[in-house]
Amino acid sequence: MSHDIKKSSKTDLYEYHDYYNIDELLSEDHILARDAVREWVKQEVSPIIEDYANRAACPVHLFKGLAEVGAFGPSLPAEYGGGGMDEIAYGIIMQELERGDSGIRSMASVQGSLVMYPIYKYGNEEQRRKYLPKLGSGEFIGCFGLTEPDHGSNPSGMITNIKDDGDAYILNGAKMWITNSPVADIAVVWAKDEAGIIRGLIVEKDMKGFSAPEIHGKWSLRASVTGELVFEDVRVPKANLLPNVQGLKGPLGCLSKARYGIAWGAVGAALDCYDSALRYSKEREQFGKKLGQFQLTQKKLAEMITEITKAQLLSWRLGTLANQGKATPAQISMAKRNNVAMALDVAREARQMHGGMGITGEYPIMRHMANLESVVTYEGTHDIHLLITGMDVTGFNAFG
Ligand code: TGC
Ligand code: FAD
Repeated sequence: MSHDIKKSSKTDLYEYHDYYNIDELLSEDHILARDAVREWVKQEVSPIIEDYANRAACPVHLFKGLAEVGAFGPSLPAEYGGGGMDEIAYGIIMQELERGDSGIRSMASVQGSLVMYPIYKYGNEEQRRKYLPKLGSGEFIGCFGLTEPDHGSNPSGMITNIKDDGDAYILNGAKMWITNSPVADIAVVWAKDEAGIIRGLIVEKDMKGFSAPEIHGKWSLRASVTGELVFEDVRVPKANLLPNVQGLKGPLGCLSKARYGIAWGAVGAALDCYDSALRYSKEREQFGKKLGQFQLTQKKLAEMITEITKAQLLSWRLGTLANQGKATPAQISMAKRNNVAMALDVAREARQMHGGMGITGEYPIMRHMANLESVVTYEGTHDIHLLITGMDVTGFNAFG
């Protein structure tokens, strides 16, 4: 499918908001990485994103640029295609990407945290050398197959399976809602072996019996491509099995990494909505006054920046714990759940504050709001994360 990239002539006026001087807690490297990604988003994402979202098309050409700004695996070692930076750098890069669009952040989250990370963490040296440099440079696109049509929140019930067949496994089953699957060169797939143990495999797009049809009709994350993974007697060489993990903790470990990035990313979407609402309230007049002069508008803006600031601090503290290797999965769940819900509230409020203009593509609000409806669902729904916190504080498991 060819399409000339239609660049909008509109200038991206976004300004960062740092009410609690959190920049003082960052290093020079963090700020350099953050500013480079912010500039890249202004130059490469903002001018095209409305057009791609309108057409429900994925700007696949951005994979190379994402690689160049270091968005794939920022905290993975540089010798394996990562950025060699710390967890705060990773988070802050996700924040800037999602400021542009959650779908762009999704492209980076999946590639870095759900494909490169498991190959790095659970793969052998040969697998690392074969795949990671190509993924890190954007030459290869990857996807992550955990969710199935009948097993979303409860992946342990998965039925996708592998059977031993000499030097290969025979893979059967189907995965659903897979970000990037229709454009992916490889898929990290989770399947049960004959003993019922969950294993990870690297499936390549040309393997016979493997297809990845696109899911159409999404009203959310329209600039991100989503599809299925269908496996019909796919012969996957045993060399493609990730040898160093068994069980659900394999995929859940990747999710911890990605959920952490989303906790930061959602703040970016909220900041963009707040920034737009603040500017609009200083420009738009009704009843002979700027909207920002009305107390009700000020209440909305004051509450938005308060919630954004709390979320920024939560992310920063989580990043500090992650750098020390001390961030627990339950702490990550709390931040993902809180920050995405906060961003959704900010987007909805900002939408109202723009009046009729708020439903148009003239402003980024409606796109962020619709995107966040996916973000609040994927990587563990809002309620699943609540139950994870509930289990952590009580010791009682309320899932079953
Ligand atoms: P449970 O018995 O609790 O745990 C099984 C094993 O896993 C360990 N574990 C974790 N390890 C690392 N990180 C985590 N977050 C972990 N959570 C649990 C746990 O310690 C245990 O280890 P071991 O050694 O004892 O075996 O498992 P459960 O079956 O009871 O499930 C718990 C539950 C419901 C929380 C889990 O299934 C869950 O998180 N469900 C939500 C599913 C989900 O998030 N799916 C996301 C799919 S990928 C996606 O959405 C990508 S979107 C990407 C994009 O576009 O950006
Ligand atoms: P269900 O699990 O059926 O949940 C439906 C509702 O029931 C939810 O509100 C949920 O909170 C609630 N619920 C479920 N269990 C309980 C319980 N025990 N108690 C109370 N309430 C409960 N998956 C991948 O593997 N890879 C991807 O790349 C990927 N990308 C995605 C991209 C998009 C755009 C979307 C929308 C999803 C993506 N997913 C991906 C799947 C995503 O992770 C799942 O949609 C999510 O985990 C929820 O699963 P489900 O949709 O089957 O909902």
